[in-house]
Amino acid sequence: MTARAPLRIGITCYPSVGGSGILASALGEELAQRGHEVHFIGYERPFRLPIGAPRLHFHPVVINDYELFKYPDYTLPLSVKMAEVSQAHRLDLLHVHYAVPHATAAILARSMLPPESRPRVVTTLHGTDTTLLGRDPGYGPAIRHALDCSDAVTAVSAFLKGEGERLIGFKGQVDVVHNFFAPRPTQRSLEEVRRELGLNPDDFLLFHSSNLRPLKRVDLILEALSLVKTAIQVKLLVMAGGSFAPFAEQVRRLGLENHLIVRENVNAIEDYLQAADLGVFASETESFCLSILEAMCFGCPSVATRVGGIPELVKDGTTGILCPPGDAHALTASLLRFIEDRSLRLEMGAAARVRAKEFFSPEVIVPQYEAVYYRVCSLGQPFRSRMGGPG
Ligand code: GMT
Repeated sequence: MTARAPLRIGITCYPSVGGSGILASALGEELAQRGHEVHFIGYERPFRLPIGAPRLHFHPVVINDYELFKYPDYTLPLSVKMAEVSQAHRLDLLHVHYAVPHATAAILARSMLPPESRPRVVTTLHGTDTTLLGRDPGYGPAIRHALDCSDAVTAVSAFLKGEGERLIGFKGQVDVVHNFFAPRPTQRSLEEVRRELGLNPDDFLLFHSSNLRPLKRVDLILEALSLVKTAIQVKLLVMAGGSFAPFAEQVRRLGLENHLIVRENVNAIEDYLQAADLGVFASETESFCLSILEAMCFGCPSVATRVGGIPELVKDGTTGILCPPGDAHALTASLLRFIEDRSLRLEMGAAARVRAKEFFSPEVIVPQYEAVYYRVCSLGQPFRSRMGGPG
């Protein structure tokens, strides 16, 4: 195979705790390790992005708080910064994660530049940019326009690709590129983490991580916990990407205080994942559910709802158990199957780890993004009138 010139890539994503930002940061890191020059552009440095890594740069967008605006605007300063960075660093492409408002800003940035400096635009749909905002008449047409103007559109699952067609009415090509996860080395031993969590040797640790938004149905998970807690020493660890306070009343009402451990906004998720026995996810919808994949990488199977892209990730009955959404009793029955049969947990956990490596590892997924990049970059002029790679 002929070696291809490394690319100069701009990436924009939401920097805080959230699947799309985690994925975009990990992708940037992987691309830089493969020799590409990567420039993150956004209002904050993505929280998992390492500092000082070669070929990995961050360009902050400064947002002014003008009194004349009732609502602060991010799209315009973002587009100006994208244009500036594209020109200064001769970017080949802008890869935006989560369409709103990143894709619109990228299209605007591109049109601000002279033809010879225009980067290609790749937009990745992640989830609620399509399933929630895509159906909103106040956003849908702008999203469709940005997708129509993108040089390539990718979606993190076949499900989401379908939703893009159905809800946004986007008729162009969408490449399905599933998410990947590359766990970092753990910083503490399993014993240390179990001690910090106050676990007894026989405790069975359920694991949930999300931003706790209503569609994650944490209320159902707590209800299921209240039904399984008498069976055995079961504890639930919630890695919360938001405040857990709204659930305090339900926890008290169900008497779950001694069965619940909450950690908010943790960076070293791997330390906790190594201690997890079983993931539990009750989302009403989910385009992929990166959290399930994160657990799979640690040999942890999941009980999850059969919604959205989850069946593309979890092989029902082999790497986890899928339940109908909105049904705490089905969730409870599936949890009990694992809790009562620890060999099932080990068997499915091992299968989950293998599946994660085989289909959702950086080695498998990053080349799929690179293929999209080289494809759009080979489309006509002026790309690579400046051939020769970063210099
Ligand atoms: O919904 C979230 O938890 C956050 C959101 C995001 O933008 O980070 O997640 C979406 O993108 C993730 C990464 O591709 C997917 O794993 C999540 O399934 C998706 N969320 C939804 O579809 C609800």
